[in-house]
Amino acid sequence: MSRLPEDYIAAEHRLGAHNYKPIDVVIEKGEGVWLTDVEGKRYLDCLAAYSAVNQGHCHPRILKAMTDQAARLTLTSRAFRNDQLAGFYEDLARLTGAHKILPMNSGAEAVESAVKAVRKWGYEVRGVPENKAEIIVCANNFHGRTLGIVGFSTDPTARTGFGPFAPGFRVVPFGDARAFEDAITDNTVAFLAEPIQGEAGILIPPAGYFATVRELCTRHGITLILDEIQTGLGRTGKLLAEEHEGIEADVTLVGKALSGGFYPVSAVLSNSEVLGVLNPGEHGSTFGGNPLACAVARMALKVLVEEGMMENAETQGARFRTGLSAIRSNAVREVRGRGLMIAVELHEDAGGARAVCESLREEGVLAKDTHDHTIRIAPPLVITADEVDWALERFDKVLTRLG
Ligand code: IF1
Repeated sequence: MSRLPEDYIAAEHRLGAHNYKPIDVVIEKGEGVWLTDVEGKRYLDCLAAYSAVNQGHCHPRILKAMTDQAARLTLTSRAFRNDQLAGFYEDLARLTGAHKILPMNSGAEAVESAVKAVRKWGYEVRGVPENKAEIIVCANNFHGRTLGIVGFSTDPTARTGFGPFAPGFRVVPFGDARAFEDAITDNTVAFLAEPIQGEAGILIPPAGYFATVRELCTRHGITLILDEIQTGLGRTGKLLAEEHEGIEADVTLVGKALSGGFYPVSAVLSNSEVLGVLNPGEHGSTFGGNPLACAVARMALKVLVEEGMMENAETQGARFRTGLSAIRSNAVREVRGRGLMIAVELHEDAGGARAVCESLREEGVLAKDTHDHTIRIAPPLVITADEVDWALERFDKVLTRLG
């Protein structure tokens, strides 16, 4: 151990912007679902970097793919071609059914790119008057932190002080198909939503909601954009959360676990009609589609499938949710989730989710609160039954202590 935890924290506080209030644990090593701090204490990770580490920390096969590629070629920019991009496209297309793909880096970049593409599609294919395109989004959405995206956020914390914002967005309640239909105009080009609202507290829509939305989008010639950056790539027990709804989006956004947590890699998955509106010079990014990102992502997808991580997420998610629901604590209002995307919502008088997460850290479990009273539980998808039971013992100890 090179420094004391408080030394790291003091340096971060002194020199870093205070745009986070982290749990005060200084991690130096990760392996599978386990994290070790600078004092050698071990923790079971129930956040997986907000579902970017679905494959488990430092997955050896992804690490090897990264180091091998990094020793060969990391970046050419897309002014030239590289030998990894075609394979990245083919693997993603084969796995997801996408017919046209735009490689980007962060999740927010994928969201912004999709907004640009569907607007242009609206003007050129749907005949919407220039600069009149409207996109319907949901209240309590979370799609990233760029100015364009926070412009259609309904969270004051995400918006205050950052205006003015771009027009062209209408907000409807999540889960209300009638409200969505009523918001449609002749200028509506897209509906953008998370299949399950993550940051809002793991909110699952009513059964049939997305089937109705899908039908309405088809009927009105509106592109359905599903943001699967957090729900996708096995998190809910399926490759994509849309599979639970029995629908297919026109545009699907993936990121986070697309690299297994090794590198920022995201992508817009769609078809020629939508992404075909992008012509040379109209969109791009320095690192988008770089060979290192592609090599890492190809292996991240490969291990996800070959090592049965989707199936494990379903099995261990059911075990985790059943165990949490069996905990006898008056503090718990609801346990909900799909696969290993789980939330424990506390009653408002239970003392707050942050305090529970601080207590969980003392017991060796790292979890993150969202919106005051909800604990988000999203371990890497490689978690075993024994590790779920180990975590459940600690959730039981902390939650029953609350009364
Ligand atoms: C933070 C939240 C989660 C996302 C969905 C797009 C993005 C995200 C559904 C943008 C990113 C991250 C961002 C990170 C914390 C985390 C988060 F708490 F902020 F809301 F997961 F719920 N769509 N979510 O969840 O992807 O640009 O970050 O790669 O901003 O603190 P990104």
